[in-house]
Amino acid sequence: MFSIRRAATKMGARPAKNSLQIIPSRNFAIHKLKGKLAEMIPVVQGRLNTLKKEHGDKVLETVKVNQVIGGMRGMTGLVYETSKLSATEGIRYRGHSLDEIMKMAPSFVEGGSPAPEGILWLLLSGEYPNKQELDDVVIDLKERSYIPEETIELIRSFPKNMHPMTQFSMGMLACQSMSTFAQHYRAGIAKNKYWEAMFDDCINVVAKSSKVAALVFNNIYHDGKHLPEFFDDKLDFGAKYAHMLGYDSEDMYELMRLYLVLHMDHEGGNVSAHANRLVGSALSDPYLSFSASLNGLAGPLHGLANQECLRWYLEILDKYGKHWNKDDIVEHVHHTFDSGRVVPGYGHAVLRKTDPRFTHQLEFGLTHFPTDNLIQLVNACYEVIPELLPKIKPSIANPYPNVDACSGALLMHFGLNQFDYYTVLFGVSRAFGVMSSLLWDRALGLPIERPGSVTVEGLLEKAKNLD
Ligand code: AMX
Repeated sequence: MFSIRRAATKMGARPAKNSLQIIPSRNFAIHKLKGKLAEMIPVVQGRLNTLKKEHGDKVLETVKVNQVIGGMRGMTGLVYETSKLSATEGIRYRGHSLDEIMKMAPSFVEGGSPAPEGILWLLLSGEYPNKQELDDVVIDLKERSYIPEETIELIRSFPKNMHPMTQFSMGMLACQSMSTFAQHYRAGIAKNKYWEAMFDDCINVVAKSSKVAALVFNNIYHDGKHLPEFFDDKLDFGAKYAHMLGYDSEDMYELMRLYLVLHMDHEGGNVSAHANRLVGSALSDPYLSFSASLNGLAGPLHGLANQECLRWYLEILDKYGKHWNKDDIVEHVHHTFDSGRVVPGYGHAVLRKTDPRFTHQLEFGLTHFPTDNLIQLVNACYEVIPELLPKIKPSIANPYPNVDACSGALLMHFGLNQFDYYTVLFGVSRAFGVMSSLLWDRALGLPIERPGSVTVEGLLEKAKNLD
């Protein structure tokens, strides 16, 4: 199996000019993963072709007017291979529930958080890697994490008051000059080779994301001066990211691995996954797609909710002190509604039960630091809010906590209190999911997205004629 890539001294390093050629994958595990994909892809392509030929004109479901107004809400409109969300059970990565992944996925600490590198392998191939494969992916991601000097300088030039997500998105975009897919597309690569040309980009985006994110952290909070050693060969992806942010306890390494795994993927219709896929469908390379994905994640109703959520808990602590009680929580929820705001961390567009991503984070907090006041507050809110919300707002479809309701409290415990930065952590995690799915989009030859649209007047006319 060969990967198509420019000859380069180091994977992910800036390639020499005019050196397009096919060279073998250097790392055995990545070579094996690519070989596995090369076997899987024709099988899934075959199924897709059968679908198109034999069932392409069948009506799958009817579409309600409200779904059109609601931004295609709940409509089955995308093929997405890496994960699927159940309204009652939460996300499944390649058919594996988070509960199962917590038990079965390979980890670096026995019985501890799953290894993010192992879940990348799972999302791409549908299988867990063995020990050797996992160790090799850890090394491979390190080797691919090179960031050009001019990108480092660019990030250091960003004003400190520019939001971390803006800096992160721009930093990833600045790495786009390294896209192997863009180079090969310009050179006239055949359509059936797109996925191979994109493979390195997808893995490289994941590998570089934590380093760009750490540079942003350093630029904003440490004046660009105190970035810990980039390369620490002993550390895996999650531990190294924590290390680059300046956190070096084993518990923080475990939290980072857990955080990365839980936030990776949430099927195709959420804003960040869909933005990534939409932009990629124009054959924009993975750097362009990922930056678009981050811009969507930066919205307060999506990934920014985690920082909003922590702010909301801190309002309670500010108002009532550390001896708050459940009545204080009820009062603060009412106050939130009275001031025309939503209660952050609660509700979901698809989920109708407690998000298992919340449950696993809360479990981590209650296991590792059960007496932490903020974790106790998160737990008490969980006991109070799901019953309270429907009483105040009967139309709320899901009064249960989502992924953002606990993460900030866990990070605060370790002293990571720069909460404007929290969505960047979410973005680094999302790279694993959206890059895996983008690779599959190109492998399946999915076309450019182009849904139809309608004016309000036009929709009204259509709707009247349906009666
Ligand atoms: N607090 C107060 N009101 C809420 C609410 C909450 N947490 N969640 C929903 N509602 C309101 C909606 O604003 C809507 O009110 P309206 O009819 O007056 O406009 C009504 O309840 C019905 O909304 P819904 O169908 O239950 O939710 P939705 O699918 O339209 O929106 C979401 C989903 C997540 C945007 C919404 O629940 C929300 O704003 N939650 C708080 C923000 C949050 O936690 N976002 C993170 C989501 C997860 C993620 O992507 N990271």
